[in-house]
Amino acid sequence: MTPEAPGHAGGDALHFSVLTLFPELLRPFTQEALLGRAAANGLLKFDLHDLREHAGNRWRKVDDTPYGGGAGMVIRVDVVERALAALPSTPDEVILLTPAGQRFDQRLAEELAGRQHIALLCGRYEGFDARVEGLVTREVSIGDYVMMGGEAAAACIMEAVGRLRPGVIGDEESWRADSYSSGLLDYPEYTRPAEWQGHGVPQVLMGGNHAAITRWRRDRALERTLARRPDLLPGAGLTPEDSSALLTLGVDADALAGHGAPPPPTPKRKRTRRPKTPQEPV
Ligand code: 6GU
Repeated sequence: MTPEAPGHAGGDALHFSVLTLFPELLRPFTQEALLGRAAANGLLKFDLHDLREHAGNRWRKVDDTPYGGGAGMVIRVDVVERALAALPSTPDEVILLTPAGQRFDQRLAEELAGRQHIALLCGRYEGFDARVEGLVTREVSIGDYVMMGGEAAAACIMEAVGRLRPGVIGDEESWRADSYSSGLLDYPEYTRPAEWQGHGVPQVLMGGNHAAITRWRRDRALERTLARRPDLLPGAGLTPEDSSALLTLGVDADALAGHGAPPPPTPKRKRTRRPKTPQEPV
């Protein structure tokens, strides 16, 4: 699909407003590559807002010490309120980016792709005054790890949500996406050279049997998902053919579906001891 038709452009763009202490961190992200092209074509709209513009004091200070004491600083709720009120239009979704939020996933990306205007509120170093909860529609985390700020999370959300809007990506990529949205991990792909450092390409892909290729790809996707993300299988909408393919891998698909999703595998790590302070030479 070609994104253009000048009369149409801009009318139903998905609008992202980012509120951050570091707007320049996100500038190139919204101007380059597919997101930049989508913005130029009027399919997406981005604006970046510096929270300091709404500090309300000439030192542009947006934070203060926490009531009750303790280390660190807390971003003021009145600053956030003024920054939101100054947006060019009222967002239909206001998301606070925090490691304490709801986990972002494809399902949430699909839900957000139906909005008109999404505000993304990024913290950095410090937290927000808890009362910002009354100003946001939800709190979102992009995974179980802690980053220094929400800007990278905002970038992830704009990527994952933006690409779901019609015309933002080409047909080819949307087709690939469907294979992820199917709930399974992607099958492996190959291109020339046919022989590389002793590694060939699976024979079935070199022939013209399209039914065989389709089945091979589905089987590899099942195999990969089983090995890497078995927790995805119960929700993947498996066909009877899939179930028999899984049986040959030693997995009873019906038993899988019957149980709750097991947690994603966590690589076991050895506890490492802090190295002892080197001995002073005597
Ligand atoms: Cl949204 N913010 C921060 N600081 N860390 C995170 C996160 C967000 N999501 C996962 N880790």
